[in-house]
Amino acid sequence: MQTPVIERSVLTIAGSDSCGGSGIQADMNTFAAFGVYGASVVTAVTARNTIGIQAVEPVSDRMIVDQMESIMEDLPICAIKTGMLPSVPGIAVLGEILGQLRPRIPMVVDPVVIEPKGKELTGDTILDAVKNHLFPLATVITPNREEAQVLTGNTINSMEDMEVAARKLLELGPGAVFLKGGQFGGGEITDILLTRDELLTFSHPAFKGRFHGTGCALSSAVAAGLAMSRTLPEAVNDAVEYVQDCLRNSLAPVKGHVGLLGHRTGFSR
Ligand code: PXL
Repeated sequence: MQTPVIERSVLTIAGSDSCGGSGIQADMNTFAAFGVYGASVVTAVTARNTIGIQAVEPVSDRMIVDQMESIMEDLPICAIKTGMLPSVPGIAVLGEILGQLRPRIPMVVDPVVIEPKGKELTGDTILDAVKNHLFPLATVITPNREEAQVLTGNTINSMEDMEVAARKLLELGPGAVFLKGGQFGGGEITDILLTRDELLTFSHPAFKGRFHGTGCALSSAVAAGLAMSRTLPEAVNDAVEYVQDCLRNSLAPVKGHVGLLGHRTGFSR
C-alpha cells in the first residue's frame, strides 16, 4: 500500500497549556477531530491547571521565527490560527512573515488576552500589537465580548452593542469578525459573524459553569474548516457545533474551578 502524502495541513501559532485544556493542546486535538493534519509554532509555555496560571515563559522571537520557517519550508499549510502571543516585537516579526506569504493563506486571529503575566512587555499592549500587525492579515478575527470591549473601547450590553462593536472591529482591517458570547438574559448565547457582505447570527444554549479552552477550540475549528476549503459561514457553523459537542462531553475539574473539554478523536456534523 502506498503511504499517502499530506495534502492539507493547518498551523496553530499559540501557547502551550500544561493541563492540556487550551492553547496548542486544544488546537491540535481540534485539528485531529476534524481530520486535518496539524502543525504548531509554540510561542509561550504556561505552567497552568484548572485552578489558574502559575507561570508563563515566552519562547524567544528567534525561536518563533525558526519554527515558522521550518514548517513553511515543508508542509502544505492551508490555514493558520494564531492564539496566545507573548511578545510585542514577536508579533511584529510574525506579522511580517505572515504578510509575505504568497499565495495568501486563510488566517484566523484569536485576540487572546494574556492573564495575568506578560500583558504589557513594552509600552504597547499585546492586544494593540495583534490589532495593528495581525488584524489586517486575518480572514476572520474571533474576539469574545470582553476582548471586543477592550479592542473597541465600547461597552457591550445588548445585541445592538454587539453589532456596533463588530462593525468597529471590521474597520480595523480583517476580512470578517466573529464576535462571541452575546448573552443578555435568557438561556441562549448569540454569536455574530460580520463579513463585508452580510451579518449572520449563531444561537446556541448557554452551558452552566465555566469552561477552559472553548475559545481555542472554536478558533482552531474555524481554521480546520478553512483548511478544508469550507466557506467562512460553513466553517463557523461547524465550529460552533463542535464546541457545543465538546461542552456536552466536558469533564469536571478535580481541584480547580473550570471544566475541561475532553480530548476526542472525531466529530460528525
Ligand atoms: O484561552 C486562552 C489561552 C490560550 N492559550 C493558552 C492559555 C490560555 C488560557 O489560559 O493558557 C496557552
